[in-house]
Amino acid sequence: MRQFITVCPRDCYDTCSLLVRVNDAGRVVSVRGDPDHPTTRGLTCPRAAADHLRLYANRVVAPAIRVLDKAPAGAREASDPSAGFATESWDEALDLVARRLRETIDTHGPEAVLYLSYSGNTGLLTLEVPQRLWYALGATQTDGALCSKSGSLGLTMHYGARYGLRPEQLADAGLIVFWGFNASVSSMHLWALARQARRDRGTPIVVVDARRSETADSADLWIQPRPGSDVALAYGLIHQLFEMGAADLPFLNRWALGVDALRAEASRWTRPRVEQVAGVTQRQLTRLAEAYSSHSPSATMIGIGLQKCNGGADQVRAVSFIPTVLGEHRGFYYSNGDSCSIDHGLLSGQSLAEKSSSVVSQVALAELLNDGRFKFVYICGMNPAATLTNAGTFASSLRRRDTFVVVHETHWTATTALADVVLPAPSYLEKEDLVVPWSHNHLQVSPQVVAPVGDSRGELWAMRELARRLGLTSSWLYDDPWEAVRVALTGALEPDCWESLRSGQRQRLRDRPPDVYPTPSGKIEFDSGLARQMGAEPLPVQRTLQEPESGWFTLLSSATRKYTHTQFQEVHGAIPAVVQIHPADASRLGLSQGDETVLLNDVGQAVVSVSISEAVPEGVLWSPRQWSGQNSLMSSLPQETGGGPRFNSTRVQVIPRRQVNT
Ligand SMILES: Nc1nc2c(c(=O)[nH]1)N[C@H]1C(S)=C(S)[C@@H](COP(=O)(O)OP(=O)(O)OC[C@H]3O[C@@H](n4cnc5c(=O)[nH]c(N)nc54)[C@H](O)[C@@H]3O)O[C@H]1N2
Ligand SMILES: Nc1nc2c(c(=O)[nH]1)N[C@H]1C(S)=C(S)[C@@H](COP(=O)(O)OP(=O)(O)OC[C@H]3O[C@@H](n4cnc5c(=O)[nH]c(N)nc54)[C@H](O)[C@@H]3O)O[C@H]1N2
Ligand SMILES: [Mo]
Repeated sequence: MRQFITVCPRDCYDTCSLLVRVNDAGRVVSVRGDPDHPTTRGLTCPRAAADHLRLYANRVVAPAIRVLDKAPAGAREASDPSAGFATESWDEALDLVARRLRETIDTHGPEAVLYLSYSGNTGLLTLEVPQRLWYALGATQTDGALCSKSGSLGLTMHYGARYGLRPEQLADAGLIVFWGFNASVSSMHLWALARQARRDRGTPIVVVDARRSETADSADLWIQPRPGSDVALAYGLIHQLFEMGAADLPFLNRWALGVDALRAEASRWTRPRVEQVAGVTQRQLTRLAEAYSSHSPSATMIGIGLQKCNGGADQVRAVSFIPTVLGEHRGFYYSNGDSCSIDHGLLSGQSLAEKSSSVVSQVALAELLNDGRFKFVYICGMNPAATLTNAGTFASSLRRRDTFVVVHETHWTATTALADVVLPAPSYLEKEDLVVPWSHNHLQVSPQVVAPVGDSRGELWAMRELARRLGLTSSWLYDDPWEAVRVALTGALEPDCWESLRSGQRQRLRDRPPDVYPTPSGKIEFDSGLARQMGAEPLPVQRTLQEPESGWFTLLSSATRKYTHTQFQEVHGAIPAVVQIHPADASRLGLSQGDETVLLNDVGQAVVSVSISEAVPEGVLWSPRQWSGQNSLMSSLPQETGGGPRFNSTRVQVIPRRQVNT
């Protein structure tokens, strides 16, 4: 038995260090948290703990070329994503892919080629360096806005960069607030650090969530705004803090611009108005203001879930002002992806390419594909047929006969079912990589732990084989990838630690200081010059909320413990298609526990079963994300700021099944 230390590369707050045991036959037998990691401290989530099983379940083991037509939507064959393919050699498959790529470029130009990748494996050698081929060709890229981009841009408008506090600061916090952030599920390691602060120092934990989430359930104080009303709540709170004399005026005078404008806007949010718009009682608002004013410093942990709605960027902008008004430099956490300087343009090839590439909206992609402008689509590390907005239209556009679809995947998925060629990819346990964390700043190389399963081959290798077949000669397509990583990390690491990082030592990334604000003025800009330049409101704005309408509901969807998006269904079974509904709503609709109903809106429809629960307020549904068919309800209209999705503003009608049947 051998043991390896590696890093989970999934799109997650925690980026855990993992201990992997491999038996003498070369099979992984267990994956556990690494107790020596300063942030993740040996705790294992139910996903990593099942990675030794997922590694061998439902894998794509050889290149596969489609021989039967793609099954139409809803057909029985569509439920077996490996049906309709014949196994081929890599040479055969890559020759075909290269030929179709060349034909598309010659006939329609490189912009008719779409490269689509996302969050399956965020390692630099898996996600970024293989992009070089697509930048070299001038293929169309997406803006990657499906997850956190709207909130990131929102923070950049006021602070010049989005980075905030580090997880270790939770130990010294006087108050920890999880705002639109279901951390006990989506970030169990940050949650564990918060709980430890509560145990060690009595630090209160506040949760601001539109429903009684698992995290809200364990909070000392739970504040429940209506979905999408957090700008109102944040302004109301800021108004209270100014009124109570809790705002740090010397700090604001020294570090911020637009304080008067902020104060004037906040003063419009009186307690009765906040109650009317956000549904937060005056008593609850006072309790929240007292929690913030009497415990310092506060750590405001802003969830990615907070910004997936109409006006989502503004929700993040407004909430981030709270710790700032209290005199804290970057007293929020959202994502620390830009807390150190890494040359992503060099890694991906974007800054090396001679041709410029056009960039399209990821959220609006279904419609763009549907109009037939892309003739060749290459998908890697993403399962968009289940996770993208308007997934029904997306899937039908991949069925177009004039669109050739290649998917490089570890597993058979809803998206491979729509491919013309499927290429088998090794998972993170089968290749070397380097993963840059979202929250903490501990960096370590992940070694190859076992041989690739079946005939799977890495993204970088496939990229180069295609480049060679297309006759591309730029040397940066064939560079030593670790040398590219070394150069890209020059500003992010202490000068002499590269060698020890490469040899497996853990190193810390060099943080940018919290009191540096790369805005045009070099200060915190409440009244944002960048927002003005972009045609957005200089201060965040509360959007008008939809009036309650009989039979219509707001559908929230968020992360669950056992799955990373659509991953781990191979091990834990299918994500249940269920919605929570308030007992009063269920009784109005004549629904009982477990009843089947249809959710319907102008984007699509889906069948779900009902779970009656007081965890959701009246008029709101909650559903685990992303069971098969869920995203056929999700609008592909991007947010105005940052182009993010509006998942949590989805409106649906609930139609009892028997009404549909009759
Ligand atoms: N309804 C709803 N939909 C949502 C959201 C929501 O809140 N509600 N949230 C959105 C968010 S935040 C996100 S981040 C997206 C996530 O969207 P996706 O990135 O599509 O998420 P996954 O389902 O994890 O798909 C990743 C795929 O990569 C594959 N993979 C894993 N490792 C590797 C590897 O090493 N190489 C290759 N080639 N493939 C690999 C996995 O098998 C998996 O099929 O979903 C979005 N969709
Ligand atoms: N187990 C697990 N962990 C994960 C992932 C996973 O798939 N599984 N995915 C990872 C990824 S890619 C992401 S993006 C993160 C997402 O993790 P989070 O940032 O925690 O986001 P969500 O899971 O969407 O849930 C956020 C909470 O916001 C609440 N909410 C929704 N709208 C509003 C609103 O308008 N106001 C307020 N105050 N609350 C609101 C929801 O009820 C929900 O409880 O998790 C990461 N971690
Ligand atoms: Mo995400």
